[in-house]
Amino acid sequence: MTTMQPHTTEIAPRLDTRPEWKALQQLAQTDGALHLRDLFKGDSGRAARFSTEGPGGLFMDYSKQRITPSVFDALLALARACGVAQRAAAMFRGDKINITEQRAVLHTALRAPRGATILVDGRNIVPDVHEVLDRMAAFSSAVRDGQWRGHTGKPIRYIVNIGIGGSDLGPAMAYDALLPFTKRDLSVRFVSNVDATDFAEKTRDCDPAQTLFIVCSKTFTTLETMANANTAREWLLRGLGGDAAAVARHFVAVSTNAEKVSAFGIDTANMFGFWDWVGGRYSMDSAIGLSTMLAIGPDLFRDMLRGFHEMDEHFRTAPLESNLPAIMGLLGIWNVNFLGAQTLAVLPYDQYLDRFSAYLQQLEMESNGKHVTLDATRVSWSTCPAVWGQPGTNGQHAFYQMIHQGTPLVPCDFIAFCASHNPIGNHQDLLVANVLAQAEALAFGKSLQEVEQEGSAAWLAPHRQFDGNRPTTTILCPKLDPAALGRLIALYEHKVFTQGTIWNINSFDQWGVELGKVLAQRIIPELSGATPKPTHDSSTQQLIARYRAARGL
Ligand code: G6Q
Repeated sequence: MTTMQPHTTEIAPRLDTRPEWKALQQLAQTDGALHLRDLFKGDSGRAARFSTEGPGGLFMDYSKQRITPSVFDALLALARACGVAQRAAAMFRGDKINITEQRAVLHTALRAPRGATILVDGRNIVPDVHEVLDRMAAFSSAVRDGQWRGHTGKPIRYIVNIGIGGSDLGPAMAYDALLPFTKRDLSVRFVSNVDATDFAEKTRDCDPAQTLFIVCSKTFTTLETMANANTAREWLLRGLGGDAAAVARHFVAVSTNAEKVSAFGIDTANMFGFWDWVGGRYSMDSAIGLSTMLAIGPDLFRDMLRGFHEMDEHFRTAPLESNLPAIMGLLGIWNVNFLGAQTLAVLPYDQYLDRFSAYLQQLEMESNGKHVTLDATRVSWSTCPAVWGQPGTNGQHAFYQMIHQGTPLVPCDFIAFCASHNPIGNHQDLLVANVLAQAEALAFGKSLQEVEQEGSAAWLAPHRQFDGNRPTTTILCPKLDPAALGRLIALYEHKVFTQGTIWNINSFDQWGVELGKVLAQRIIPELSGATPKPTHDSSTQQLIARYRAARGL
C-alpha cells in the first residue's frame, strides 16, 4: 500500500468551470438541438468535412454525429485546454501518470519497434520488450511445429489459457477476431470464471497428454485464476498417472511475479514476463497475448503489433482535428456530457468480432468508470457511459428497436469491413447494406408525414414514425487482419485516454474492484465451516443461511 504522496503537476481547474466547457454548454442549447436531417440538407460537404482516414485505410465517418463545425471547434478547444496532447506525450515518454499506483503507463512500449528508446527510471525498456517477444516466438514456433512435446511425447493440440479480466478478455477476443489466421489443428480455449463449469466444459474433450495450460496472471494471486490453475494441475496429473514432472511440459506462466510462479511449480524458464507499467486491460499485446501468438504464429503477431504502433504514432503526431482517437473521445464527451447519453453501443458488423464489445466494456468502463478527479475531489460531471453491444445483424432483431424508438439516447459505433474472409454469395453486400441502412435510419428517421403518405392510418402512424437524430459513427476498414485489429484496439485505447484526460480522472487504476474481493474472502469460510457469527447485514446473513441449509449444513 502506497503511503507516499504522489508527485503531481499543478491542480487543474475544475472541468466545469473552464470557459471551453461553458461554451459547449451553450452550444448544446443551440446546435445540439438541430436535427441531422437539417444539418445534412444545409451542408453538401458535411460527409467529407466530418470524416477522416487513419493508418491502414481505417476510415471514420462521424458526420452522423450531432455536431456542427462550431461544436467540433469547441470540442477541439476543450481538448487543447485540458492538455490532451501534453498528457499523451507524458504517457508515451513514460511519466508516472498512473498517480494512485505511482506507475508509468506504457502499453505503447509493447509495440515500439526494436531500436526505439523508452526510459523507465533511467532504463531503456524496449530491449526487454523484444527479449520477451523473441522468447515467446521461439516457444510458439516450437509448439506449433511439434518440437515442444507433452510429457508422454505427444505434440500439443489443445491450448487452455487460464486468466481473468485483463488476462482473459483481450486474448479471448483476439482469438475469435483472428480465427481465419489461426493454425486450425491447435484448439485454443479460455477458462476465466471461478465457476467450475467453465473449466469442466472447456477441457471436456481435451486429451491431457496433448494439452498445454497458460496460466496468465500479472499478480499470480488472483482467486479465480489460482483456483482454476490448481484444478488444471490436478486434472493433468490425474490424466497422466500422477507424475509431478508432467507439470513442466504442460504448464507455462505469464506473470510479473516469478516467486509465485515458481511456488506454483512452474519452471521460471517457462515463464514469460511483463512489467508493472502494463495495466491488465492494456496487456493483450504483451506476453498475455501468448495464446494469440500460439494461434496465429509470431509473424502475424508482429503484424498485429505493427497495427497497434501505427495507431500509436497517429495519435501521438496527428493534429487534433484529424486525430481519430482524439475525435472519437471528444464525440463521446459531447454525447455524454452535453447531449445526456448514458450508454454507448459498439456494433461490429463482423462475426469474428463477436467478443469485441465485451473486451471494450472492460477497457472503457474499468478505465473511466471513476468519480474522483486526479486532485482527489468528486467530479460534478458524468464520466464513462455504459458500453454494450454485439455483432450486427443479430442485434437488429433484438435490441435495435430501443435505439430507434426508445426513450434513451444511445450513440452507436458501427464497425464494418469491405472484404470478408468468407466471400460466399452476396453475404458481404447484405451485411454492409444493413450497417449502412441502420446508420441512415437512425440519423434521418421517418417523419409522421412520410408515414402517412405511405398510407398508414392516422392512429397507427405515430407507432411507425421514427424521430431520427440518433448519433452514430461508422468505421469502415478494408479487411479484418492482425494489423487492422491492432489499429482498432489502439484507436479505442487512445479514445479512452482522451476522455480520461478531459474528465481529469485516472484511467489506469481500478480500486473499485477491491471491496468485493475482500468481502468474498470473508464469506468463503462462512459458506462451509462452522456457523458464522451474524456479522453481516440481515440480507447477506439470510442468503448465507439459506445456501448453507441447501448444502445440508
Ligand atoms: C485490468 C484489471 C483486472 C486484472 C484481473 C486479473 O486492468 O487489473 O481485470 O487484469 O483482475 O489480474 P491478474 O492478471 O493479476 O490475475
